[in-house]
Amino acid sequence: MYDQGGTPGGAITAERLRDAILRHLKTSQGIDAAHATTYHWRMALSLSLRDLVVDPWFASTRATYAAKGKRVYYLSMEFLIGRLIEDVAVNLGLDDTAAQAMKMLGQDYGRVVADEPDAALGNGGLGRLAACFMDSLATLGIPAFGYGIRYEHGLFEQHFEDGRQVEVAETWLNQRYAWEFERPEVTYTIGFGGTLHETEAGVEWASAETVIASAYDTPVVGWQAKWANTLRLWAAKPTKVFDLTSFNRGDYIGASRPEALARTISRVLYPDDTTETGKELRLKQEYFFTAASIQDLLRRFLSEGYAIESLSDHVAIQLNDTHPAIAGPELVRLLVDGHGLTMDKAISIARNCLAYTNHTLLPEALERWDIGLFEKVLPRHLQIIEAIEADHLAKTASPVRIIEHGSVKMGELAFIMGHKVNGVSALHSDLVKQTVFADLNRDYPDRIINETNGITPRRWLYSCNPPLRRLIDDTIGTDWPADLDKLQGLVPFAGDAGFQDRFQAAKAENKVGLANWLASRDGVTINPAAMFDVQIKRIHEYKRQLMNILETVALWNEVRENPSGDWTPRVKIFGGKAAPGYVVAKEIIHLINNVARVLNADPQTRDLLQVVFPENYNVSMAELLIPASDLSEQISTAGKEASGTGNMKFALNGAATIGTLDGANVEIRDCVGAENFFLFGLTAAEVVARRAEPGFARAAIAASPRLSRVLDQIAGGMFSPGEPSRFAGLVQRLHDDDYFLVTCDFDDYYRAQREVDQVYRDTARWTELTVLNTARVGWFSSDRTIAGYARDIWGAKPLIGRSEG
Ligand code: 26Q
Repeated sequence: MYDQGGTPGGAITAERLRDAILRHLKTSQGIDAAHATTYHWRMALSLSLRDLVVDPWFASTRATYAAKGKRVYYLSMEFLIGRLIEDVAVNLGLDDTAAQAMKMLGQDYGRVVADEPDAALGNGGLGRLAACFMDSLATLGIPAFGYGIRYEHGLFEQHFEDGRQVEVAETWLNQRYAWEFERPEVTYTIGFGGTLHETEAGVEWASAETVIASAYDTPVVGWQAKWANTLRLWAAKPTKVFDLTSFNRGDYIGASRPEALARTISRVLYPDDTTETGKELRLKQEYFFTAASIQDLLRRFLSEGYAIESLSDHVAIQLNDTHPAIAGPELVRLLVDGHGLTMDKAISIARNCLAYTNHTLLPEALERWDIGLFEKVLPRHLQIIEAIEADHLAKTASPVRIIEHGSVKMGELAFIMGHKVNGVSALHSDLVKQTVFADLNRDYPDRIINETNGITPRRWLYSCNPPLRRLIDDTIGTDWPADLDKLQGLVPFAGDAGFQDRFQAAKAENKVGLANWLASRDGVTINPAAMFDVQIKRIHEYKRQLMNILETVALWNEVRENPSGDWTPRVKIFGGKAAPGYVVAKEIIHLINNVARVLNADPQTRDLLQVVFPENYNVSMAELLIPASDLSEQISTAGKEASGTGNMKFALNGAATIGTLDGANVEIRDCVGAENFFLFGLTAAEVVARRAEPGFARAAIAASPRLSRVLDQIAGGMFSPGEPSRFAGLVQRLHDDDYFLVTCDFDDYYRAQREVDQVYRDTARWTELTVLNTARVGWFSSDRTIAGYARDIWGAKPLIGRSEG
């Protein structure tokens, strides 16, 4: 596949890479080495690495055509990729070589790597999952395309002003993106609005407005470069670039209006993690990228000369949540209006291709479109959805409709148009069956299955945690990155004093690294000898950052009362963004920052308890924080976190988890052992029962002097002296409307935290516990997840053997 020596990259020496970098500096960047900035070096390095991906990429494409098998198409509104230099270098087996080459050039490899802006084309878990899946598809050698949007602005940059979140537009494309190939020849015209006309041949849709979808391809190379797939992102461009008539009239702004309007569609990622839906531009974005992707895969299929009836033998389309659910009606439309199939036949073919992954049970996050808006933007699709609904009602005794109470329900549409529907953890998949899709589960009893999420161990251990990687290599050999169950080989070393010393040393090295980074970026000093207690994820009420900061204040109270007590020093670290319109989440950020200001200024306690909230949490920050963490906060209200994937990353990197029985926490605890997991809180069933008890929150507060005191302090303005009532509303809500049961779980959370303190002080026991976490979470590799999708949903076969892996 990659014939440049025995191992991939084997014949690529540091000298050769150095020469390639110098060549790119000159011929791609047009810059003399004497004047090159970090940016130029970074681009030259990236382009040199990209060159090495092209051969495996071409070879994979040729192998795919030759095999005449199935391709997987992963449709996702979000791909949260982060940086790529390390990722590509690692997969090419050139990580050390790249560092050496930069050194020969007098450049600091770390500085050059850190210069790359994160590709932040996602909000959080769902987008990062898509990126991990792309890595695993390439590693397993499954022919696949990722399809998404090339947003001009990714997730907003977060700043704090007086402790409040302020959003600033993100600008990753201000610099050239080194990894992509522009494909100006791959374009599709996407229509919106307009009118329908019945003709003899069928229905004709004359759209009112059109934009061009233009492709940009990024190769995604797998472990050891045995395979590479494509991430194809669509940019919106105008059909008519410039209105010369307006220009000649002197109307210069009007002249560029068509361009501005079209480009709006791929301008910005919606930062709405599960809040606020129903915006016309969002619907247009969804249709824009889905329609381009479906046209593109159909064109590829037809170019191979297959009969349209055999589509599902060659095409598997996975919908990452309902955001691309319009794929069903769009495919049916192309089959009926374009290929003359009957509606019945078209629906059945489309269903055999499509499958849908559900990522949330939160009712406010289930997409619905107002029928008037939907008809205005996609009139033909509304007709087809009516036909899909009629087909569903005719074939079942179902009470479920797709169109109801004046809206089009995308969850129901995706369910009915998919041959499989999956949840993302065992608990979540059960709840999908019992709650949101209970009726449809009765209509289609075998349709809902589970595929527990996973993470790529290449990024989330090998590349982000070199000290631990080296220790693992030395202990069990180097096969584990593509066969993560091999980590079980560490179990016998969990109690071994020599191994424990090295495991602790690796953690300590990462903690010092994080402390240095925080000092240099934010001027914040933290003590690497303290326990690093970390909660990083989107700010959301159900994730209960609020409970964490309440517990912090409660602990502070007790430390102040007994400053010479036997406390376990802690640094509480928070990271995460709130959706700009999510008022309560923003109040929680403000509170955390205000509490941090007071606690960190308390000379009596600050060496024992410190709170830091570095701004602008992103993938790259996660790569620094996770390997340096001792404790992972996974404290969502049971039943609300579909899976979580951060929880897996922490455990893999040797952090203990404090968590509820929610999402994949349940399965993580099963794997690592109950004795190696700090469990607390109500179960999903208990949550539902407790919420039904009138006055449950006031009762919980009344029963907890510790919690009452903290709430009184916050409501009384202890942390907001300039504006004592600042958090009165937030505290009031906990009394009257504590939907996420912060008050009910608080005492048990506090108890579990003190248990953490106790165990942490017993270094041998703590180390054993954390080693066993690393050793036993190999199952959470996204390679295992993708193998499950390939087997249970796609019927797709790997085109490389992993035996030599
Ligand atoms: C919907 C409509 C309009 C605008 C935005 C949205 C929107 C955008 C992003 C809705 C939801 C999301 C993201 C959801 C998400 O990240 N869910 C997480 O998915 C992970 C991967 O399966 C799980 O591990 C997490 O538990 C789940 O919260």
